[in-house]
Amino acid sequence: MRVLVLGGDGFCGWPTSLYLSDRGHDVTIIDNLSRRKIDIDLEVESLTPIRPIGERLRAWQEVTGQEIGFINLDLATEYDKLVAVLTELRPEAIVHFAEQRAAPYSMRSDKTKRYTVDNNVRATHNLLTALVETGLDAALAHLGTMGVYGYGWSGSAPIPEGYLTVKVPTPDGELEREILHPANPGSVYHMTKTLDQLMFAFYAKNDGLRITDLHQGIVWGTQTDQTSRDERLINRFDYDGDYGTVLNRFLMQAAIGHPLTVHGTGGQTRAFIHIRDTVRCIEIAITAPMEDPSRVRVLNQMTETHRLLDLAKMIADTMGAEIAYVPNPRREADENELIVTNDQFLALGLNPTTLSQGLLEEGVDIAGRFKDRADVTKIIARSVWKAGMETSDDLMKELPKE
Ligand code: NAD
Ligand code: USQ
Repeated sequence: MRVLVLGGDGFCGWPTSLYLSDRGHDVTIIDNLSRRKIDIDLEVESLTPIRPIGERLRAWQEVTGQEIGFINLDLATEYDKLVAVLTELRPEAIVHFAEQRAAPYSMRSDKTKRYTVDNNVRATHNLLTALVETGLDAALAHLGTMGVYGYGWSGSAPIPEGYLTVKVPTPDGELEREILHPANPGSVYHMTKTLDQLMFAFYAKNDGLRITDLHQGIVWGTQTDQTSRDERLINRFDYDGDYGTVLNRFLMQAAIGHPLTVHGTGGQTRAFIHIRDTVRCIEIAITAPMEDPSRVRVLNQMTETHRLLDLAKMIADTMGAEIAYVPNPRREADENELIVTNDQFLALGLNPTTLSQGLLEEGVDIAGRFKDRADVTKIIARSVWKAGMETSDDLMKELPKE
């Protein structure tokens, strides 16, 4: 298939682009490299030394003989260029990763709240209108998030895949209706994904666009079979308080001897997926036929759930790390249950990679290899959900000497 990967320079997009290319698809990446610019603003870098996009692509061609195209384009502001690209390349599938994806970054300031909404909502809406305008019948897979459902809203009821059947009382009796699961975002970033959902529902109903919204859990891991083929293909590893996600942060912290930063009690339960499964899920999502294009297909893209404290204890026990209970900079429930349905991916052939000692060690190993690149003053999460909330002081002043 001719596939456009929007946001293909990012943590999920890069390994997905390589995986799809390796599987014989004809891949073109669109990215405005904004994620790299945010690192410069935040004065932090991926723990792994990621190469410039041009070098990444040359390395892939050298190693495999496969060419991946690249177009530097801002989806949120360069609409005409997007229409021109779609008209010229006529992709059969589009994977949309291109949004500002960190909840803490989205809550940092009024500027980052506005940037996150402007960037994400406009990028998604521009893409949808460009598809209608060009009349392209491409399969669109968008990366949404488990966080659109919120945590704990439905108690111990399993979270369904996107839709909920409800009873509507009317003077003539009860009507049964299937609605999008109520949105309950926990950050401005998560809110943009709930807005995306509504736009998808409208454009599927009105224009019959073929859309799959992937409600993905927290992605962990770094390398895939493709990114590990050459050092120049290495994937990014975010560990800082804004972009680092919890499990990768714990692995990095264990590798450098930093206490594991559990926010609050650690009673929060979240959904997880390994990066190797992310890339497989994407191929499944763009190739599996859709039964009814007038309705967005929603797939829960996660393989397991874990309570954060259990993860921290497991890593502390096996890697000899300490646990630090730090003030939670977020407004979120201290404890929640989370049972998630992922039947559709299982039925479509996903064989889940679940958390194992080996994979945890792999994460600690890769972090350990590049630990000299870490800036320990960037580890504590300092973006607070409301002014005045407490955050922790740095727990480490400098990297321990060998
Ligand atoms: P990332 O920030 O590493 O990658 C996103 C890429 O999109 C970056 O390369 C960035 O430069 C690009 N981009 C952003 N705005 C753009 C625009 N307006 N025009 C063109 N390019 C733009 O993020 P990621 O971790 O790879 O996440 C990818 C997607 O998956 C996001 O939409 C995110 O919400 C979703 N997701 C990620 C996770 C996770 O744990 N990383 C979990 C669930 C869902
Ligand atoms: N947390 C800690 N310690 C840390 C970092 C985080 O206890 O050092 C806690 C947070 O308070 C939160 C949980 O871990 O309770 C998850 O935080 P996270 O930063 O790992 O994940 P989140 O902010 O939810 O966002 C990440 C991605 C986002 C994606 C989302 C999927 O950045 O793009 O949408 O995971 S999900 O969480 O399923 O909605």
